[in-house]
Amino acid sequence: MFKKILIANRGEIAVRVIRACRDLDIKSVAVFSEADRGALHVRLADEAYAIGPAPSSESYLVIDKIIKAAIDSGAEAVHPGYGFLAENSNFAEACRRAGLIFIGPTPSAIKLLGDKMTARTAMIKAGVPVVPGTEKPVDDEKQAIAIAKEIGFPILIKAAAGGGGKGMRVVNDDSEIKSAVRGAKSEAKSAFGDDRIYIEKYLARPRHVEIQIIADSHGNCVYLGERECSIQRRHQKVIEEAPSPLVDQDMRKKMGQAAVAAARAAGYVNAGTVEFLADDKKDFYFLEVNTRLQVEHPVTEMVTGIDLAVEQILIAAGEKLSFSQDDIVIEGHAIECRIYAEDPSSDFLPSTGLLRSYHEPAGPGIRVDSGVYEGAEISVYYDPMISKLLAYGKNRKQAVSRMLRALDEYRISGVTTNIDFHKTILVHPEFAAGRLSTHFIKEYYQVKEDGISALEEAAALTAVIAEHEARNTLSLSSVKKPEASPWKLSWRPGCESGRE
Ligand code: MV4
Repeated sequence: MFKKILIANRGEIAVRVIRACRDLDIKSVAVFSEADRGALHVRLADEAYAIGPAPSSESYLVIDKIIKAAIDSGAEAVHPGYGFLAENSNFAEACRRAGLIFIGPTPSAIKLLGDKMTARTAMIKAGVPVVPGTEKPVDDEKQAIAIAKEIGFPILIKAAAGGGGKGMRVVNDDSEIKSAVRGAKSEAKSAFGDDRIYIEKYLARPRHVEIQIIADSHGNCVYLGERECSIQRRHQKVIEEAPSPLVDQDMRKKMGQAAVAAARAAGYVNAGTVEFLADDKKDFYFLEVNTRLQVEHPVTEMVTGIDLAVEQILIAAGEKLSFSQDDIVIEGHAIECRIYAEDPSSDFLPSTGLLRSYHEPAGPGIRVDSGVYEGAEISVYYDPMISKLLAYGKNRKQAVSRMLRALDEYRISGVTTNIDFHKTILVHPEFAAGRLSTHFIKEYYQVKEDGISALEEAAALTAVIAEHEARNTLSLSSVKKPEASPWKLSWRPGCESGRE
């Protein structure tokens, strides 16, 4: 087993991997930019190396600096976390050349799956269901029109080098094709330096359901169930859960086997995620493979009891999986809310500053993965995610109610957060019924001129009516409530009078 691992990342995921190292009795090495000198991941690691100025382009994204820190520290392996260099095949290759083990798939698997077109072709060959569309790049609008004739409108133009929604264009009829092809090509060219595009049939109101897989270097590969990730805004996931309210045993097995076939087709080793779009008929279609540990991996950990970060390290060290498909049981329900420093009433503008006060919720079924502490700074340089709040319950209803309790308990001042935004989603009848789609937030969360969403307004009106009725009810108004200081009340869950 490794004695020392360098974590090429920051924030909550660096902390997450440091904890896995500690559980395995492996020394951890942090790297940090100037902005992160006092960060939690630096405090928790056994050693830490400075890698340059705050901008990630001059620190966390510089391959040579990270390789140098790894060699200087005597680490044998490198964990990339997510984001930054995690899906960069050049980084995986640079690790190999430096004699370091990259904790993830091989450079060639990262490359094959990073190109959405080669990935699609590999999946078709492996018998994995894909959305009807093209296998070859589409060069001009003439070709595009012919393809649209064949598969029918609406179509979706995607960038081969894309992913995460960049360079996509929906086309509803012939008249829109020309500008869409040109727009997609130039956007892809400037974003990725690669203007290849392809076409798929556009699915109208899909769900995003993804399968966690894990494969060792001895040919064993299993699926760990699905995550429902439909609640997203502009391709940023907001709430994830496991299992998906849509997926039953039969569908799970079919998707799981498709995901394992996808992994095998790519020669995949380590933890990975196979993304699908799914519809209400329970049909599903391959989208892409994420060749990293994902932000939302803890919901899978909670319902399977498997520590994915630990498994990643064991696999990279050459160990065999200690469980088989039949050992994996999905039990209970887990939900993750991504807590962001952002202002939902100002178009989700990031809210930077010091965490003047910071108190995390706890109690039965609650897990918080964060990379911050009271007094830490949410800076302009990095993603403004404060933490991932997770709730586990014996079923979805209990998980939701524990999540609401935890959101009520969370105390953050100094920055604006999306905590109340999460509450409005969780109490929405369609969410409660599990009727989700990737359009959920766009459809239900309409911020009005005054900065209050229709949902918040309904909640406020309900509260006013309830208060009005309570005041007119003898039993309530006649009972004198004990005096409480405003200070005490301000800290009480559900009593927001003292919040800033
Ligand atoms: C689609 C689609 C509908 N039809 N493909 C968005 C991110 C990229 N990875 C693929 N995406 C989509 N591909 C077809 N043929 C709708 C989306 C999509 C989406 C997918 C997953 C999660 C959120 C999404 C939000 C908007 C669009």
